Formats: sequence, structure tokens, C-alpha cells
Amino acid sequence: MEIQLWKEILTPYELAVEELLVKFNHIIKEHNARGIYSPIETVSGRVKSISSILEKCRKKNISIEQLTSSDKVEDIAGLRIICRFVEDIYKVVEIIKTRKDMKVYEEKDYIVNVKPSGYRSYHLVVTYDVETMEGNKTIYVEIQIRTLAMNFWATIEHSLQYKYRHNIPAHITEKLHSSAQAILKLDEEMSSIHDEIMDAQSSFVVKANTISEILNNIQNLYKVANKKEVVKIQDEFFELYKLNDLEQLRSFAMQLDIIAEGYRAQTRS
Ligand code: 0O2
Repeated sequence: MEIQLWKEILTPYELAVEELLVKFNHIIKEHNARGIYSPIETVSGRVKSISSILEKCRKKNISIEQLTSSDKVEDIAGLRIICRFVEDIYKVVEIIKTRKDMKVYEEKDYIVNVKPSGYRSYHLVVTYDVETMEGNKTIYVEIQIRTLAMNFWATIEHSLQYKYRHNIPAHITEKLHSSAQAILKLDEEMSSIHDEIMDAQSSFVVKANTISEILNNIQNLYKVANKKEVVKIQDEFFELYKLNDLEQLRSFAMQLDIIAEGYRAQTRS
């Protein structure tokens, strides 16, 4: 097939990956903006290379013509979502299932049903509609959802499969199995301290937001209030900051909000 024709075939898949990357990144952004922990750490995406598509067609014994008209190659468009904790993976699955812009077509839980290789991950194939110059097209997109630890193992194992052309020597396979066990243990250990990490994370975010709110208000007061008053407020803030007491900082921020609102009301009238 000519390169130009491949480009035409792959265009809707590229569009699907680009749009979905924007959407999943926006989920992270929305969580951050609200100071809420995001179950998605990072998201990446790719369209399968032409040589990998040809290889898959050969393996599955399907023609190029059948390629886009069937669901036989579901991972031409692929996304990978990385989470911190195993619990987050299931939250992400729920988020995907409640969305109206994608529909789950297939689901494989390789976390419960670990692959013989030791591979763990959660796979969803979703259908997603894109609008192209040729009209609407429904695209299959494979979404792999894993923890950082699972991803580390899978990436190494994948490169070794590539290097040894799927004939990994026994001593390396053994090491991969034992490291898969270590990764499983690591995920379990992390899950057991999940609540502590969540608490630390959320109080860190609240503190950062409170401080930036205070500094914003002080900066705005400089423009409208008596300078000596503002310097006094600023000194008070520095003293409080040294105490490292979140509750006191929050109540200070609220008082400052009232003062700032008073000035805003004055300038409006
Ligand atoms: P690549 O190079 O990553 O694209 P199918 O996708 O239908 O051919 P299957 O087995 O039904 O095959 O699908 P499955 O199990 O959902 O696996 C699809 C993808 O998951 C693979 O794509 C890999 O990316 C990943 N995967 C599955 N098993 C393993 C494993 O043991 N180790 C690693 N590292 N990754 C795995 P591709 O096309 O095989 O490869």
C-alpha cells in the first residue's frame, strides 16, 4: 500500500489519540485546580507504527482491507494511563465507564488475572467517535491503565521481548518472574500506606493553596490599602508561617479575605 493511503487510514486514529490525550490531561488539570488528588498521574498515547500494524495483520492472518472495518486490531490507537496506586486504576476505570464520549467495548483485568509472564495492567478497549473530512468514524482505542511500578516492569519486559525476539533466555525469564513478584509486593506496600500518603498530599495542597491565597490578597491590598497596614499584615503572616499551623493559616486567610472584600466593595461604590 502507498504511504499516502496509510496516512489516510491512520488520520482518524491520530485524531482520536490527540483528542483523548487532551481529555484525560484535562481530568488531571481539573483535579489539581480543585486541590483534589488525581487518580491519573500521567497519560500518553500513540498510533501503532505501520510496521507493527503489518506484523499484527500477519500474526492474526487478516488483510489490510479488513483492518479498519473490523475490530481485529483494536490497538492501532492506544493510550496508557499511569496511576500511583492500584486503587486509582479502578477509579479511572469508573471514570471512563461513566463518560458519554466513549463506550467500553472490551475489558481485561490482568491485575486480578495476572498473565503467565507476570504482566499486570488493566486493559479497556473503548469505541470513540471522531469527525473527519469524510464524516463520522468510530475508532477502537485500547487504554492500558497501570501503576508506576507495573509500568516499570512492563517497559523493561517489553524491551527484552523485543531484544530476544520473544525467546528470552531462561535465566532472564526467572529474574523477570521474581521482579514481577517484587513489583506486586511494592504495590501492596504502597496501598497499605495509601491513606497516610493521601492525608499528607491533601494537607500539602491545602497549605499551598492557602498561602498563595494570602499572598495574592496581600499583593492586591498593596494597591489600595494603607501601606503601613499592609506591612503589618505581612509581618503577621510571616510570624504565623513560622508556626507551621495550618488551622491558624486558614483562619488568617479568611480574615484577610474579609478585609480584601471590604476594600473591593469600597472601590466598586
Ligand atoms: P505492543 O508492541 O505493546 O503494541 P492482541 O492485542 O489482540 O494482539 P491480546 O493478547 O488479546 O493481543 O491483547 P492483550 O493481552 O490485551 O495485550 C495487548 C497489549 O498489552 C500488548 O500489545 C502489550 O502492549 C501489552 N501486553 C500484553 N501482555 C504483555 C506482556 O506479557 N508483557 C508486556 N510487556 N506487555 C504485554 P502488543 O501488540 O502485543 O505489543
